[in-house]
Amino acid sequence: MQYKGIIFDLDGVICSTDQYHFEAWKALADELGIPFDTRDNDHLRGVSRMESLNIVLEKSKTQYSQSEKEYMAEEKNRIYRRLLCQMGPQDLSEEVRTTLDTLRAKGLKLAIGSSSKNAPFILERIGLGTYFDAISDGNGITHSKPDPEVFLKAANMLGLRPELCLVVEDAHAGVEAARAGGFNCAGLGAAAEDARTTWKLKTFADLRDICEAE
Ligand code: B16
Ligand code: MG
Repeated sequence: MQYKGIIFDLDGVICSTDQYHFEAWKALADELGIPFDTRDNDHLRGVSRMESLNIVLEKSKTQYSQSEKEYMAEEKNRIYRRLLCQMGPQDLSEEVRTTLDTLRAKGLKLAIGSSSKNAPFILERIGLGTYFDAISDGNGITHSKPDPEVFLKAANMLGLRPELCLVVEDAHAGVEAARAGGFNCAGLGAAAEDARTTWKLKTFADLRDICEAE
């Protein structure tokens, strides 16, 4: 079947904000005396800020109240936003930019489907603030990935049924969300190893071949 739209995850697919998430969670975990490494960080990919915090706190011996947790999540976000301020158009790779342009030139509609509440800010920083036909992000959903809500909303914004859209993801939670919503899914990085993906990408530019082969 010919795809009519592509829904891209943001963090880890369009740009590498995953490194900044790691640095921010690591700073918070160090402050709290909780062990945290890159393997722990992989469990946070695609899941919401508060769910991520709950995962980080699983290794803590202390029980925290809801208001303490809210303060910690805000603190992590303050650190993360400070790191994001270093980003600029140079953080959008040539490969991603030219591939997006090629897909658009084929007539595909392009959307973002991200759990992040910072998605509009990040897109602005990398010069894609007005590029996409639709942006569905953490600000407009009540259930984070692996719930399909963020992708269903993106497809709806594009005016397309899920089976006409391809989701591009780097996280297992995102692959699960895509499949639960009835989407085909192309996996990058860790998601390329996920048996539930329809397409396994070695590079972002492989998307051109997938859409060619359709
Ligand atoms: P924020 P994605 C996700 O973005 C990140 O992968 C995940 O690590 C983060 O916790 C989540 O956004 C929420 O981000 O704190 O900025 O609202 O991969 O769905 O684009
Ligand atoms: Mg991601």
